[in-house]
Amino acid sequence: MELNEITITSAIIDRYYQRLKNSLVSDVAIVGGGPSGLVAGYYLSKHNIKTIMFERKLSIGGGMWGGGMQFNEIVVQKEALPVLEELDVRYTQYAENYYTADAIEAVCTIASKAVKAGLTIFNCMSVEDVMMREDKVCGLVINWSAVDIAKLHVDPLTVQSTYVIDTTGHDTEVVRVVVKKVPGKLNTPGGTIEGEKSMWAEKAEKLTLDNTREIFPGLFVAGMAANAVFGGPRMGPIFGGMLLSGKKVAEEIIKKIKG
Ligand code: 48F
Repeated sequence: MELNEITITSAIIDRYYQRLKNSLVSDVAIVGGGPSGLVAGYYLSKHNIKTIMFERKLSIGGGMWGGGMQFNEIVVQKEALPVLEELDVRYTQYAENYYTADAIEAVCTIASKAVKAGLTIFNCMSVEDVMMREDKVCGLVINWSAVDIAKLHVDPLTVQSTYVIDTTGHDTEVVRVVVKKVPGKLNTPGGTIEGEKSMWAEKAEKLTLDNTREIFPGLFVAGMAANAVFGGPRMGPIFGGMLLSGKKVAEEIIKKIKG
């Protein structure tokens, strides 16, 4: 059978264009494809909430691929096992309350489940700003990561979304933009980004869940971004808090949308 390069090119352009156009208006836009974002995307999509995700890098998975210091195994505590089970990620017990999973299997399986549940992922796209109406976040300003990296002077495009989730990890990039444009209005003690504290795994894992919430009208934080915004410590390569945070943010938004 003959293969024609122009048909191959045309197929890619048509299908991608269709997907992008279909994503211009969504219920939820997730920024960052690390573990918390992927889990949030899975649960939201599973509940038929139209959810899209932007990831700056070529690959989703964030800090989960490398386990701890590139030993590609992750540790998960007991409370988070139901999430691994729901997502079909295999695990084994290491000690009481300590379980481990293959980091590669975890990223691939969670991402696959999320996409098959309906999550649309755009990789190689960076979020550089938000869209606001009367002090409510209602969308994102996006550009190709390549434009960003090459520092080209190219204007971005915009997508509209009822809710945005910042799962950009330690850098809390979306919240940072909001603080810059509307100073002092965050739902934190000081109204601003409190800043991440040094390693304290046990405290951090608990706080990640408490800190997963709406930080500004229309904008939620989850995962490591939640701790960084609320001044919680970092936790290193234990991932239960990330998984549970992704689930929690999805549940909060599902409640808001479906009542
Ligand atoms: O850092 P990351 O894995 O976030 P997370 O879900 O998980 C944190 C853990 O990996 C680990 C930890 C231990 O549990 O603390 O660090 O909170 O993933 C964040 C993703 O967001 C992308 C970035 O490339 C990464 O894949 N990202 C960051 N800023 C942007 C972005 C942006 N402006 N636009 C698009 N993607």
